[in-house]
Amino acid sequence: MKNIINNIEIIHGDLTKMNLDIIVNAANHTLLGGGGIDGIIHYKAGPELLEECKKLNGCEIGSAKMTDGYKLPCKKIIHACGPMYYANKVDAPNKLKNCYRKCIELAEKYRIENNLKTITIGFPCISTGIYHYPKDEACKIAIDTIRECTNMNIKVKFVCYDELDYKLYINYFNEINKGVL
Ligand code: AR6
Repeated sequence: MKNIINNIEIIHGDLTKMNLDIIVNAANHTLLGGGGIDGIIHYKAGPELLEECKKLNGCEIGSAKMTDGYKLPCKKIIHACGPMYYANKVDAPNKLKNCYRKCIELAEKYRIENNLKTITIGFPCISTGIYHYPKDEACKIAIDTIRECTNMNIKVKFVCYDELDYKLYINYFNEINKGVL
């Protein structure tokens, strides 16, 4: 079993405990908090995070915005607004892809602006909890999109909280390694 391909790694764990440059939040269009990982991130970061989020005027579905990390161990948080799967199944794949692309775009901008040689960014499995995106499809979109749009200066970690997600990600990595894809 291989959990690293180039600069992309799969981890089974809690993203909110990780000491990365950037963590991605699975947020909603208001950016004002909610349940799931969003709730944990706001709780752990503290009330200053909500104050900054209030100034962002929300976020389009399929896009993302960046804030400070406040009391979390990360430096920055990218709040990505994934699609609600059953709201529009036809549009959902593109919206989910765009989320991952926008996160990498924001991470690269942050890296360049801060003169950093490399940065680390951790992703949860966006939209696969409360937003009910089928986990296997979301896993393929996440990995394929990141492989397409990232560069070697960005170290990407997919941090799977659920064991099922972790297994799906590892299995897909193994297929890629076998040269099937
Ligand atoms: N570390 C890593 N992944 C986690 C963690 C963690 N600590 N906790 C949960 N996950 P969800 P969504 C995983 O429901 O589906 C909120 O109300 C979880 O196992 O948090 O995008 C927002 O405000 C799942 O795989 O986000 C929105 O309204 C993944 O994070 C809505 O939920 C995403 O699950 C967004 O729904």
